[in-house]
Amino acid sequence: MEFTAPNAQILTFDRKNHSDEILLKLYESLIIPRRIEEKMLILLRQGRISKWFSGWGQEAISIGAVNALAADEFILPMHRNLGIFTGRDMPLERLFAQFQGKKSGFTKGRDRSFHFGSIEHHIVGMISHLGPQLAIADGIGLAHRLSGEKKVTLVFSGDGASSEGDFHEGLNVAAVWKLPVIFVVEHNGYGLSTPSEEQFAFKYFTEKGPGYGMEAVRVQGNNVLDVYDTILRLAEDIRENPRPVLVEAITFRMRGHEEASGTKYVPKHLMEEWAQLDPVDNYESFLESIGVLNATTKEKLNKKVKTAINEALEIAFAEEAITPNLEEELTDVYAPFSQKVISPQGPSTEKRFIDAISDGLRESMEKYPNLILMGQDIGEYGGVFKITDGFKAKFGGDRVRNTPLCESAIIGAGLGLSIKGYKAMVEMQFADFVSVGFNQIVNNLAKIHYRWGQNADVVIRMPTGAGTAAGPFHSQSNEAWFFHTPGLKIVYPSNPYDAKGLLNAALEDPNPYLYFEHKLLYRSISGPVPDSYYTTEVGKAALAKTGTQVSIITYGMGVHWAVKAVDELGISADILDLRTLLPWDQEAVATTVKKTGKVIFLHEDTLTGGIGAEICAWISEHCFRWLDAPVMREGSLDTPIPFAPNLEKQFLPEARFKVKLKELIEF
Ligand SMILES: Cc1ncc(C[n+]2csc(CCOP(=O)(O)OP(=O)(O)O)c2C)c(N)n1
Repeated sequence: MEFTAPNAQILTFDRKNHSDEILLKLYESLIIPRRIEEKMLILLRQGRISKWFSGWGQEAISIGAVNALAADEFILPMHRNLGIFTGRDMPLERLFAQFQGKKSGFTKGRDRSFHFGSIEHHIVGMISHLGPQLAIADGIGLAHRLSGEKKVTLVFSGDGASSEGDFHEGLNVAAVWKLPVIFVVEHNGYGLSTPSEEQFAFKYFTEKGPGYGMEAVRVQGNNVLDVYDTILRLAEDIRENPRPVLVEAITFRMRGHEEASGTKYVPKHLMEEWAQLDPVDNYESFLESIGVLNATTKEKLNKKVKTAINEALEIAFAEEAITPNLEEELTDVYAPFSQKVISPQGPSTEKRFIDAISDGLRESMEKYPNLILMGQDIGEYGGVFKITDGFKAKFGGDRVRNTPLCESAIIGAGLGLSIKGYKAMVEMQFADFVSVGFNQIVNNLAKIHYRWGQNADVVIRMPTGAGTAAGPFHSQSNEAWFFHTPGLKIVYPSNPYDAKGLLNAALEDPNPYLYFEHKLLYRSISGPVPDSYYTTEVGKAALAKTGTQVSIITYGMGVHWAVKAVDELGISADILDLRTLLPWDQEAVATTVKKTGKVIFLHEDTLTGGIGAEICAWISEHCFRWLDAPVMREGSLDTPIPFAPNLEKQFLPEARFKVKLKELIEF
């Protein structure tokens, strides 16, 4: 079966009550991306640009949409939505500089083509993975709902990308939370070379919307008036009556996925038929037929657009290539933030680890009225570990939100909230489940500031660790997955005092955090915790014990294993609790290694590629002169975590560590 679109076979333009001025404005808006496309093809042939994702034939969708929304309503475009960028009046020279990787573009040369956003223009650009866009729109929509702003957010998806789980999650969350988001699916028949019928087994997306409990409408994607009128009508309604709507825009991709890939897989007759439905030519003919556009105006407008494009291109080409600035590259990984550590005031109370976490979260909720908590069962139920017990009653359902079972969408929504100036805390029910939200963390949250200067004010709480015979999917240590990703910060407290202080610190910082909390420590340890709000310094390790014979560097449960082993062996050791894993405290590590000359790293995580591997390599390189013995490591076995208690015990490093520690002392 070939991609045919019966309702798009004839473009039926209806001017309704639109003034000539509006009709001409849409025309001018529509020819800008087309004239840019034409120019880009020439430049590509001349080898002056390297890659181009064409939206030729689909321009009416972007132009109808961008003109239908208010300038301060967010749009989240994809790779075929040049018209969104031009429609928001981005200076063309900056846009071209962006395409050429020049400094005056939107990403300082760090990301390509349409992979950027600009808050000034209320545009949030995509990452290559396509589907994650939808959840960010949810977060922006949620922010609008929470603040009572009557605004619509519009996000695009291709028909191919709709096969991604993120599409489902994004629509489902929007439907359940009644978010004012318009999901526009550009149904253009192909995802790269794969035709729609190999992508999904339904014909129209309008069949899909109702399955989510969502209204769905189909428009002629090549008809700018149909798109414009439909979005205009929906947006007006949604602003007053917030809810998501799916808009299916039937269209066709007239060029290759990107220029180099060609269109050989597309039957020739389809190309010919769709060429008859060209959105620019047809609208032009319509305007001429009703006397709104004449030859003079047409020429004048086209000349104006072409001149603007040529002038902007000259400026962009004249700009010299970026000169790398190492310091700027490193600095821009994080949003600027200088922590001012807040010391506790007044008395302390003996508290369990879990209560300290709950305390910190509650105090941060009081301190930041813009902090939103999201997670599975965290509402009335209080979370599976009861950390948010009573929170919903105290702070209300808007701020303490039970979520559907969709980690990816919720983390993405956290980013959307952050774009609107909110803070978000996302509770993973178990740290293991973060794997299904992994992409949003490592590709969106972690990279967005470096890419285009947007911060991600999101803390992800990670109930982690083994020792409860919970098997391979409720016991993992997965901090190393994130340790390798620039742009994230990772904290991992080992005692109640730090649990509260580090959580408050993470929630204060506008950068994305993973906050690891060991489940076995929740109710097994307690200690004095100040009653007042305070923060613990991020990036600063602390000595859990001081000694002279050896340095044990560790974190989390490792601190407790190390203290026990040292006591049992009767040795004198520095036990350095890292507390922050990213960025980790190099100074404290060097100081203790230089002091004792012997070092062993201990972590609960499996050994290969663990955090110990990185830090031990650093010690070997930077502290070699002070070492009296090989740098040693101990961690869990390189196997998945087994369920049976005896197997789990063997898996964990506690016993092996003690033997190795003794060896090191005797070396
Ligand atoms: C997660 C992921 N898988 C694969 C790709 C490669 N890829 C980029 S665009 C694309 C096709 C997308 O099709 P569709 O969503 O219909 O958008 P269109 O390109 O047709 O506008 C593919 C497979 C990707 N970018 N991300």
